[in-house]
Amino acid sequence: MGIHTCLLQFESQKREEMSKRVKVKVVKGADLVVRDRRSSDPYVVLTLGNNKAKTRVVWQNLNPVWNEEFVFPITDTNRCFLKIKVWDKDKFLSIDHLDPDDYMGEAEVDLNQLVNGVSDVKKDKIVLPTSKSNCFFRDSYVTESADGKRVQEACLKLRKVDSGVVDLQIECPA
Ligand SMILES: [Ca+2]
Repeated sequence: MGIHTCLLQFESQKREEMSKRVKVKVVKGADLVVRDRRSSDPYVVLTLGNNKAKTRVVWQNLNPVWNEEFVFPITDTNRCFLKIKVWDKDKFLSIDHLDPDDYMGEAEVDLNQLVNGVSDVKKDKIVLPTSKSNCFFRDSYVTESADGKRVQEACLKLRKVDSGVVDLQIECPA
């Protein structure tokens, strides 16, 4: 293989990586912590690589349904970690305007298997256990359809708070 071919291949590989993306659906939350008097006004901030996205606020609800979808480009297929943080929206700004919304927990999910493919080709469904980089509330599944599209269902347990889970559905096109 000449250098030129090699370079072309490298370029197309790079382009392919650049065009990779995942679609994240924030489905719902359950049993979230109280941050106002009796309830909270939760919204979710998602971070993947250098990209951020935010759901709408669901007012006064500890079991909010968002059903919102976001598309993230994958810039580094070796480091695909999706992080979420849940916040309680405050309607009124504090006097000094510096007090941020109240923290309601965070979680992380490793999208490596989803983005790079299911390692065991014989299986069309793999179970991912909870680990340091996977805050699963229960086992998560990656399923691959015949056309190569992969979908992961993940119920994330929020860290650093007493309670709360968030359901995500993450999709990686073929
Ligand atoms: Ca609030």
